[in-house]
Amino acid sequence: MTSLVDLTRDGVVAVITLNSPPVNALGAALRHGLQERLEEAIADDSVTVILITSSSSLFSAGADISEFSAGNFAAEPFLPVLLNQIEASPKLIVAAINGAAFGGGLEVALACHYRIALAGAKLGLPEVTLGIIPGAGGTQRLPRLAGPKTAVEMIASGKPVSAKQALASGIVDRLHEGDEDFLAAAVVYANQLLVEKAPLRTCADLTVDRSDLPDNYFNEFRQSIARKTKGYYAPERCIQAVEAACALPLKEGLKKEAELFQECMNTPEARAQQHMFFAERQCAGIPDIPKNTSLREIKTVGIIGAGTMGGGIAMNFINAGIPVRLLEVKQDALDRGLAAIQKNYDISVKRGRFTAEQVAERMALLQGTLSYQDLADVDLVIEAVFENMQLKQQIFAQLDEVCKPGAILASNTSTLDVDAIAAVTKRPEDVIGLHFFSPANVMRLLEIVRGEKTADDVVLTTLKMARTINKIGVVVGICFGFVGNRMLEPYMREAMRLVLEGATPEQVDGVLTKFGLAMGVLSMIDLAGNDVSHLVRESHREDIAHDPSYQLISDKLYELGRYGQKTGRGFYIYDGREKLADSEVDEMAKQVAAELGITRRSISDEEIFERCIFMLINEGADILNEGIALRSSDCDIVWVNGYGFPAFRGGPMQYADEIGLDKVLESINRYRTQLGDYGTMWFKPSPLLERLVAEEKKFGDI
Ligand code: 3H9
Repeated sequence: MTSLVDLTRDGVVAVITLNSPPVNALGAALRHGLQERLEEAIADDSVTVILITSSSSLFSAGADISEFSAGNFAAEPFLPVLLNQIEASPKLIVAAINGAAFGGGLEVALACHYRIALAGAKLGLPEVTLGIIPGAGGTQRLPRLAGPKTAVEMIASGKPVSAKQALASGIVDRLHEGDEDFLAAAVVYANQLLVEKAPLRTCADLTVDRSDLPDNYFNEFRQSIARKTKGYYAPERCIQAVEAACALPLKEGLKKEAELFQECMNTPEARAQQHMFFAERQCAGIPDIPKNTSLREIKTVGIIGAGTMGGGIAMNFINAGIPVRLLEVKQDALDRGLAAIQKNYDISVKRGRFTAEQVAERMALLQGTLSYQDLADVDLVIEAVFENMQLKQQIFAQLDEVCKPGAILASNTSTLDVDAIAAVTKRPEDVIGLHFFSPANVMRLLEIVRGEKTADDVVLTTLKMARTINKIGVVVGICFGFVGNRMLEPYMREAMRLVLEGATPEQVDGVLTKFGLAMGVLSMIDLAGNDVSHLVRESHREDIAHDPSYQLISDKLYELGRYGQKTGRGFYIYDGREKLADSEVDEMAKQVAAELGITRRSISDEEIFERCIFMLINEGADILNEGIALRSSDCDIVWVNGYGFPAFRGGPMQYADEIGLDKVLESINRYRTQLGDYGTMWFKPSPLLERLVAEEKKFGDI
């Protein structure tokens, strides 16, 4: 019978095999099993060398992350203690790394005396992406084996290295490349070490080689990552831990590591980043659709519209090796679209992301066409024309005529009713929304809009397809703007209204970027194009007919042809890449405010923050209440991956949970009174928010 950890024999070699699918996460039970087998092997006189390996295609994904929030990650045997035990073993221990060794998994291997790795294995310490530092010796043992530069780069970035790179930098001692069975090769290697009388080589006996380390190396490294890691707590602690490895003996260095690990673990950033880890995995499951539903095949894709969006979408598929037929109505538009894709790739070649051959391979998968007949045999069609219901309906009626039975018909709409689009076809079960975010070849988010009649297998097939093209798919329901753009509406509304009430665009955007957003919302409108948002505004004027005040300033900018970055002026003036304040926008705001009878005043940063962010959260609560989003963590995934909400805050809903829902509710109610008619009209607390506060619960509890 296989247990979590097996102990078998091959001559004098004891083979300890981790056997805890799916990823050999080192939870308490696995740690316990490993300790027991280890003690058995050490106690057995007929064993002279011990191998640690795994039965699956990966070695280990490290500590069990779910134990962090549960608070039992230090349950005995605590991983760092167990690894010290491995290191101190009187018998030789060899790690046979047969696949990914991440975090605590790599730390197990580092504590062994020698390491052999399969050529395809990846080795890394991704703890920083979870808001913590490696806490089982990784920060102290890795610099001793690989040198401080490689170590700090790996630890502070969290990026894995290949087994080949690991061999070159001294992390592993032997690489296995041939066809021969890896375990058999590892046993041969273990026996060879015995024959050679290889010593029990431990990191405790090694010091960090600082010979080629410039004096100011760590400070320069700090500066080099400062912009990217702004707002994150753990990266600086990663650096401090490696600095400690350079200065202290192993035992003391491990003590320092433990302090820094604990310090990180107690931060909101760690909670937020760990929340994101699970949120990303959770959104792949749809509660009412059985996991074993058989899926449709997507071997070829048709895309309608060769504009920026259609072109970006096409690149995702050809990057994944899936042929695309790109349809336009006019030859010149098609030529422009194909040329834009080629230009995008040329930039990637210049930046070293792709080779010219790789680009040629991709372009060979792309076929332009002017004929709908060329879409007759594709498995999936994605319509990516501009936001106009009539146009989209015409296209879907045509697709219904030409596409083969079973083809998935998708609309890349950002706000429109997918059911109304599906209704013009005779196969609404095959219709779905696939809302890509711009630039579509870069942004990881994909909203998968499930219509009333969309078939279950269509939902799951598109979720899987999202992974294939390296996106995070989030299934959402139908409403204006779905999850992302619907939450954007009140957030944008407050930003624009605050400009009327007396704030400047720089002040509003400054508050938001200080909080960690990649970009302020007004700068975002300028980037996306005020002509694009105008179309969206036009499509739902009736929803806000009772108070169009906040849209007036955008409407004015639109009338003046100030579409944002593309025309050099919007909420700001653009001089090349530089963004400058525009006094004309202030004047415009004053004029609109006077027309509406709004008394302008000086507005505090706190008010800007609360009105924008808390109304965003409130809308998220409404969306959850209506079942448009399946989980609060889905709203977080959408906002972190589609709208630049900082991952170190864990998304708006996690942030609300962190600061307390009562604070959010109190603040909304305060503005409701304070802002007069405007407050009464817009500051309506979500019933879900009120209920959760009354029950002393969090979004994460539902
Ligand atoms: C650490 O080690 C701290 C130590 O330094 C110190 C300790 C004192 N724990 O990603 P997948 C689950 S921190 C718990 O879809 P893939 C995952 O949620 C750790 N669960 O598979 C999912 O569950 P479900 C540092 C984990 O093949 C299932 O396994 N390590 C863990 O696409 C499959 O996962 C890391 O940060 C875990 N460690 O990718 C590595 N890992 O099916 C984290 C996975 O219920 N893991 N799960 O949704 C990964 O990067 C990827 O899982 C991996 C496989 C690349 C390994």
